[in-house]
Amino acid sequence: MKDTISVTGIEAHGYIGVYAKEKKVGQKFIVDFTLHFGSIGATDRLDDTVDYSKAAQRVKSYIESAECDLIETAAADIARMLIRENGVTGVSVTVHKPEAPIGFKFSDVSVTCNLLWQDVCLGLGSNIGDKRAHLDYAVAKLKECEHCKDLTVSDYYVTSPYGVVDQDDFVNACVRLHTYLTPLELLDMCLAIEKERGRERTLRWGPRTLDIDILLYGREVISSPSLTVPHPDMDRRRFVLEPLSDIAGDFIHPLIGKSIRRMSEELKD
Ligand code: X6L
Ligand code: MG
Ligand code: MG
Repeated sequence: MKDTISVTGIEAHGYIGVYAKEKKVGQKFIVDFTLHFGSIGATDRLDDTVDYSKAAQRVKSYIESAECDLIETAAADIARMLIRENGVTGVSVTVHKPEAPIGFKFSDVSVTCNLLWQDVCLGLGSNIGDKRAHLDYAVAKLKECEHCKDLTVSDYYVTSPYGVVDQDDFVNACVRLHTYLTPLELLDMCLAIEKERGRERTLRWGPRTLDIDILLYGREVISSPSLTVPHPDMDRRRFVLEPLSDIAGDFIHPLIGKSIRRMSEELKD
């Protein structure tokens, strides 16, 4: 069980709602939040922790000025604001709307947004045009993404094409970062960045200006129609395991149960 700091019952007058009257007159909102930490209490200095009074004030100000329709939006916005605080590994934010216009007597309605920084590895590849510039672009976009942090990049590797071998050499690299985006939100962002570099999907496994694959998403195993994580063929791809070893050698593959370093060494043999 991780350490937490919580503030509950933060009351504020706000204008969040779907109906005109709610936006005009406003009503009472109550917010609870819990911040998760690796550990608390290592020092007795306010600078080394999160000032919960400042955090609570930011929450109150958010409610007072929010112009959204849904308390879901409010909970997600507040969660995304608080997870960026010093040392926070995850957050839970509940927004209550006890006077919501439901039309009969009820106690409360609330929504809760939970976010966690996830340790994520991406594979980058390019074999059309200025290959290194395409990779540089992807790295820059990921670096400036407000939903990501702690980005590290491997060396760039020139690799022979694998799979369909009758195409130009690739430049490959891997990126490791923390994000609270869901796997599908992260996938959408990767596909959007690929598109910005003119990625065309014609031949499967054909040449591409920029390819960004989700290799690992924490210890999660995902198989949905649009996304498979861990990347299904990564254990046999030297152009993945070699750069990934640079930045995530100790990362354990959740299905194989071995470290990336060990998987990379075993593939060399
Ligand atoms: C049989 C049939 C065996 C297909 C393997 C392997 C297909 C890899 C696709 C395969 C098969 C892939 C890169 C690449 C590609 C890259 C290098 C793929 C997708 N992407 N080669 N080939 N770097 N070096 O980024 O990985 S196409
Ligand atoms: Mg790929
Ligand atoms: Mg891809």
